[in-house]
Amino acid sequence: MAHIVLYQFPRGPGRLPSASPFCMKLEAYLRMAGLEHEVKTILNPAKGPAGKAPFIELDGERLPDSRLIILRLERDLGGRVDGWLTDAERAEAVAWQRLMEEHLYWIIVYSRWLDPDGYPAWSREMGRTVGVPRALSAALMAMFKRRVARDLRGHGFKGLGRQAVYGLATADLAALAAKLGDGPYLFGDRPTSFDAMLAAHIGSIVEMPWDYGLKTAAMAQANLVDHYRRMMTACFPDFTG
Ligand SMILES: N[C@@H](CCC(=O)N[C@@H](CS)C(=O)NCC(=O)O)C(=O)O
Repeated sequence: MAHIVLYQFPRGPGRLPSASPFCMKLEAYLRMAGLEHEVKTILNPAKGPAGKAPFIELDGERLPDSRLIILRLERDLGGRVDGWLTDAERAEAVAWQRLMEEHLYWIIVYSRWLDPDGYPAWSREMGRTVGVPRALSAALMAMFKRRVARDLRGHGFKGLGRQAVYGLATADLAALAAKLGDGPYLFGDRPTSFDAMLAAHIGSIVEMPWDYGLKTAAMAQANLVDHYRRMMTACFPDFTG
């Protein structure tokens, strides 16, 4: 059996396994695949092989990027979670992944760092979860905020205005809700890593302990919220109840 160490950010807010949808998705995947693993908390992802969290150590080899890690584990261990998807479903899933991880994710980032109502609550939350002293936290947060603003400018979100940005996310959420429909999972009766991805994004939005436009838009899609709770019960029973 492979020895796996998962490196990820501290837990929270509240009982959310991680505020990072990538960390939460990967941990959910490891649990769905029944792969034993050790979790190590990091604060500085620059130490990882791609400068981002999460990353893993697989039998001593450090591997970056949740997408590539899941593809590698699926390949090496015989498609434990996604192996039953058809080629057409897999192709569709790639498009959903891009919608969530390359578009909706950045609007989640926007809601925390650039939304003037979100940032004070988020920085309080970060201070609490990360546990750094207040003065240091203010300086660090200001530095991160500058970097995030630069990233969001690169993605074309920065100058659009809050209403337009949340309007784009509302369309993403409506598309995901239409895809999920009444089904328990995105591709039928069995969850895949794409369900872990969806649940991690919805959790990252609805579990933030303040009200904001993106959260209102997500809460309005009842089937997405139910799916998130279903996935939490299935993958993270130790974090619920
Ligand atoms: N494509 C990567 C994305 C990972 C990612 O963007 N992680 C964020 C946290 S949600 C991160 O480490 N950000 C810190 C930074 O950019 O310095 C994956 O799937 O793992």
